[in-house]
Amino acid sequence: MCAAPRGGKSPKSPKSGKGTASRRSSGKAARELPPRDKLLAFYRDMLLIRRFEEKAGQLYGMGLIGGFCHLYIGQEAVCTGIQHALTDRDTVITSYRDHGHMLVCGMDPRRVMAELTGRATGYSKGKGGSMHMFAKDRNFYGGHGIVGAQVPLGTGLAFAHKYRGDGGICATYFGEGAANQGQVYESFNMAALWKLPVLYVIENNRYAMGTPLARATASTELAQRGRAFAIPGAQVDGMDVVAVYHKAQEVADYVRRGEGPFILEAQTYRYRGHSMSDPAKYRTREEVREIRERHDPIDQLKRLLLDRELATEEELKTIDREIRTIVNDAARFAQDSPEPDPSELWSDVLV
Ligand SMILES: Cc1ncc(C[n+]2csc(CCOP(=O)(O)OP(=O)(O)O)c2C)c(N)n1
Repeated sequence: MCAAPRGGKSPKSPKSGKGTASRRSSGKAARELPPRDKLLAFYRDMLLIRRFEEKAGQLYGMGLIGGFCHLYIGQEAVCTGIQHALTDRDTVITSYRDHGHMLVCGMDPRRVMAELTGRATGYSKGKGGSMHMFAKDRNFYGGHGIVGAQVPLGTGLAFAHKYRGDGGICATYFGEGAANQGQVYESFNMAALWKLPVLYVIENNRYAMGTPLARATASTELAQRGRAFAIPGAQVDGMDVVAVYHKAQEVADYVRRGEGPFILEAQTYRYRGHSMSDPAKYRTREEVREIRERHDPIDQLKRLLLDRELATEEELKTIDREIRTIVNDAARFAQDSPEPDPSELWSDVLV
């Protein structure tokens, strides 16, 4: 299911006659590729997320990361494709499955890893952990543990863009489970009414904890969830970074033009359990293996780069080595950093 977007109708879709995305949506073969540098940037970014999270998984296993830790492995193409379609004026907000979004926003891997391991050098001085990191200088607004809570907040960020007239849009990510939250629809209503520049990205990874989408809702056409508010929507193959990038360019442009919000459903898959403590017994190993082998976003891009002779094995290996160095350095930095001073218990506390 995740490999083939169904391309639902929308009440008021962005124009499909112009630009490149409409041609691309007719199939991979007809699609114009982004330039080689852009493809290599996708490769690098996705690989950084993958290796960083593999390392986080190891550190968790060693008892160096405490509390919750939700890995994004498998979903890398979504935030990577979207981020490359954004500008440096745009803001980003997401759920607790947030390490990928942070890294692709340009946050420092060292300080992200330090936060995961509860160190004073982390983004929240070691007091926030995996789900609670922010970087205003990178326009990243969290990291939210309450399911769906980031949706009204992202709508508020979009309101701020419009109020200030700064030309920015807010990419507001949430899961398909969160899409059943009441506050999501209150947000949709306001965003549509005030034509707020918000791109809602539903990362449909098929399971909300252990619950498959069809067991939680009678309405599985998530891209159509804005219909009652006249918000258009579309699906995209969230395992194909080029498809996500093209679609994101098209719909971000629509939002930026002041047409109002848009809902983009990215069909994706998480390889790991819901969080590190989930043995994922609600699905078969074969299901996971099949998707890893046939639809992995990094492997797909690698094959494309090699098949089209846009990169050599050696170049990709060099990138791999560079990424491993960055990740090992981040892990070392984190482990060498001190824990927060006990006096920090009394700082940053809202009374
Ligand atoms: C308001 C609220 N209800 C329940 C939870 C417990 N909970 C944490 S994650 C989750 C599933 C959310 O799934 P989805 O939105 O699809 O995101 P995913 O974890 O798949 O990325 C639930 C029910 C919570 N954190 N907040």
